[in-house]
Amino acid sequence: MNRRESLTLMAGATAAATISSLAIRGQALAQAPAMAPAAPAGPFKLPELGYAYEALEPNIDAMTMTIHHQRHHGAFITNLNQLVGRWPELATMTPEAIVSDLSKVPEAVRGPVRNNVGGHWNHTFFWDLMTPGGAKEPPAALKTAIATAFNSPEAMMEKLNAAGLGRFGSGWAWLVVTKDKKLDVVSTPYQDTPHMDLGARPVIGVDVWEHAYYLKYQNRRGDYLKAWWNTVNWTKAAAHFTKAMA
Ligand code: MN3
Repeated sequence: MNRRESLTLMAGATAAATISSLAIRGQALAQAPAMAPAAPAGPFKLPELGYAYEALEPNIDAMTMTIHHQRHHGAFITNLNQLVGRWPELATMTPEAIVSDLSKVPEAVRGPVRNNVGGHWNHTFFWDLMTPGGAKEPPAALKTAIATAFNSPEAMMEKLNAAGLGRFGSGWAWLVVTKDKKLDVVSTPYQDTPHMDLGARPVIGVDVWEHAYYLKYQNRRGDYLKAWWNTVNWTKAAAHFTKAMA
């Protein structure tokens, strides 16, 4: 066997190992729904992703997406359906109306409503903002606005990554339209949304809780943030921008 043949053989063995490891992961994923808590009865439902759990590979791995969606977002849904028993109006208002004015929420349930409606709103926004094979840069109107505010899309992305890296513990980093209709980069703790304390409207948002990236990136939050931009649905971001500016 010459060197070239031996290298070809090795490449084949590596490919076979990759396929068998994918098969094992596929099996684990197929079992995941059975391990997830049963869907609770109630008005709140876990929204479907618009794509498969593995669709954002290699930027976000399928196991992270599965657990993040089914268990983490699923837990907010379970909690909200339980909270309806303590505050029935919860079921009659939109999540956006609630996060936009928490003073309407009775003090007795305001803490859990803030966390769970916030978590539900944030994750719904996050899933919807990602797509496989999206455009690589913002559409014209948003691109121009970003360039005016930050000099370039790249400079905005760096600033947002820094906000995500600088968020101590758990939270989110955002590109928002502020109360006075200016683009800005902010971060929020826990499951707070930009509406709550800032009165801002999100254009782009990224989850920097460890559960969003730890299986693949471990402590390397910066690497996750850089890769995450490959998943951004710029068409959706532009629609959020237009709505927030109206
Ligand atoms: Mn999360």
